[in-house]
Amino acid sequence: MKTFTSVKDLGDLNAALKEAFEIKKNRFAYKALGENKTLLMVFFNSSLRTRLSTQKAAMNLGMNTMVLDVNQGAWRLETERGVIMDGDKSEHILEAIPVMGSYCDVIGVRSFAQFENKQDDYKEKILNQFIQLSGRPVFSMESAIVHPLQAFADLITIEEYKTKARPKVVLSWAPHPRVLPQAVPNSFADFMNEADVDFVITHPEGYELDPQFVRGAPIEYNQEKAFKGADFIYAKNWSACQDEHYGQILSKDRSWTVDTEKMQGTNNAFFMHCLPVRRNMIVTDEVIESPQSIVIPEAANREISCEVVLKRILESL
Ligand code: AN0
Ligand code: CP
Repeated sequence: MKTFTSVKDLGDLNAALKEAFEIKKNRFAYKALGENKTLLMVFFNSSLRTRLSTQKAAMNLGMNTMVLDVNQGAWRLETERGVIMDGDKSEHILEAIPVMGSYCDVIGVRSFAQFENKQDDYKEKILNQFIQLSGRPVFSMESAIVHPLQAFADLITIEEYKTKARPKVVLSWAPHPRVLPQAVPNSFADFMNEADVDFVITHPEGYELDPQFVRGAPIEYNQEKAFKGADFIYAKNWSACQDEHYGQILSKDRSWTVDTEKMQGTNNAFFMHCLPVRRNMIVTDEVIESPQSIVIPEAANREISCEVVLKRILESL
């Protein structure tokens, strides 16, 4: 594997899941694979889970890790070619990327959507420059429009907790005070559409996600109806994606907050969220603290999803 941005990069999904469960049973089984190999993690944005779980996965595989927080202690980077660099940015990404590539064997990149230009975001302009210019395998640690390590961990978690062969999984929009990317719901849909689940998306009108990720999945604008018979509720906020409202907040309607009453309309569903989560905006204290909440094991599976990806990358070096 040379890049990891989408479910397609994993090939046979059942084989990838099998590998994940094998690794989970003995996460140090491939310790020799990463010897003298260095992972560089580049963060343009904050992180708790991705930062820790990716380092842990790399250490399980015997790799060395280096972390660069671009906005803390590095030179400010210009990302547009052709700019006269007379402002506050001291270095161009066109030099910075090949330099970073010269010190490592594998690169993980976190660079969120910038919401300045939808086309730039949806072309994954920053991530693709790393792929093209670093000379190294590159994986997304949440880039402009995808967060595949999260979605893979979510699928592993659903496999672990499901009580029927084909569970009903509902992706539900929920309110949030700030503009958030579409990366998490995009990748969740990307994975659920390939998994053996009955997948439904619910959100207020205007929050339609990009068709390349929704594909044929049904959209139900009535949250209560969508929740009926659900085995998993996956809550997440995202900002509007459609061209004319790209990156806007169209609603902060707290009637979409996931609460106990709504969960009672499901098939005793498990509650999932990628975290970080704003309590009593996205989900009530009661639901996230309930026995049906699996947000912590879900986060723990980030180590496993990342270890599968890094293992496959190391095998391809
Ligand atoms: C980010 C997002 O919504 O994409 C990261 C989630 C993993 N969340 C925030 O910025 C709060
Ligand atoms: N879920 C997730 O990616 O969390 P962080 O933003 O803390 O890495």
